[in-house]
Amino acid sequence: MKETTAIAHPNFALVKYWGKKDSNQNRPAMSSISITVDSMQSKTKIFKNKLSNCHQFFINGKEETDLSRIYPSLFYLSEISKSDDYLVIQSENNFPTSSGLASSASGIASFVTAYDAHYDLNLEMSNKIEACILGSGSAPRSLIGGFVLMDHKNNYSCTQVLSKADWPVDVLICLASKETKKISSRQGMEISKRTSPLYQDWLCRNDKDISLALEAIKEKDMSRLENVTEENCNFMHEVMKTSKPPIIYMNEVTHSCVAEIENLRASGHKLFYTVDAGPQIKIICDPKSTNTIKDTIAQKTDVIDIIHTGLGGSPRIIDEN
Ligand code: 2P0
Repeated sequence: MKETTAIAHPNFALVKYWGKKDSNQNRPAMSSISITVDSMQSKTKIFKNKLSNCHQFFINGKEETDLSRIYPSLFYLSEISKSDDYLVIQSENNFPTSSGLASSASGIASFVTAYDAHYDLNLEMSNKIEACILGSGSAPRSLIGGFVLMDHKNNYSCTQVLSKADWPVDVLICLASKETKKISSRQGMEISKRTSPLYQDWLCRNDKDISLALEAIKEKDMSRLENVTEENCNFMHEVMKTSKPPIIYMNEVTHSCVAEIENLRASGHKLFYTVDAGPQIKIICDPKSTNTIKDTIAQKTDVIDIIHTGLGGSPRIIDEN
């Protein structure tokens, strides 16, 4: 029986997406810039379901009863493949799921990549982007490695700004909690759009933050990228906090990591942070400082674990036999 397996990596935004143009098609209301990382991965295998007349979706071996996240992508792809197969979709993450580590982005990107190969579709990038967005607004960025721009004014085109080889920064993911989040990004974005008094300002600053980040990345200027990334992150968390009810993803461990990052910077190390819809803090740094940063954060804060990775590449098909 034919089985196809693909691997994709999570991505973390430096200029973030928080809010949709419309909820129906899950389209982000703004552009974003991200880094795709390396050693963390989602691996998704698909094959025809011979045992039952329904799609079955497993995450880390557990069957999901709610197919609402994967179904829009699956429906879109099956319109192109003209296949009426029922599928078994088995997805595994080698990192905590639903805790602000972008598992939905890498999960959907690996599924779309596996489907494309399974049915020999040779999809255009624009079709892969569309299939990804329907599942997760940040997933198209995981279709490309390195530093990636997703442009909402150009049909969500995704382009690589720099590759890992161009600027091989290190990434440290500090786990502040392994709990799954109580408010999903999807719910949180809708609440913020409806209720935060800062939401319009958030939309308005997107163009400026995108152009500042693009310049800083192209010039490999760590301190300018630090300014725009941290400001953009902190503004997004203000939008979340000023929503009704307030949405708070950072915890005490996140704040103690930020304090240590500031101390490390004051003593000359090149690093900056970003935090998404969860308490985990992601540090981007000059590889010369990685060991010192890792040791300091491990000793001086209550982080549960630190994952050391670098920039990663685009999704790929693997042969498991
Ligand atoms: C981002 N996040 O740009 C932002 C920053 C979280 C905070 O994209 O509703 O899982 O499926 O489009 O893609 C997380 O959102 O949400 C996200 P949906 P998704 O990375």
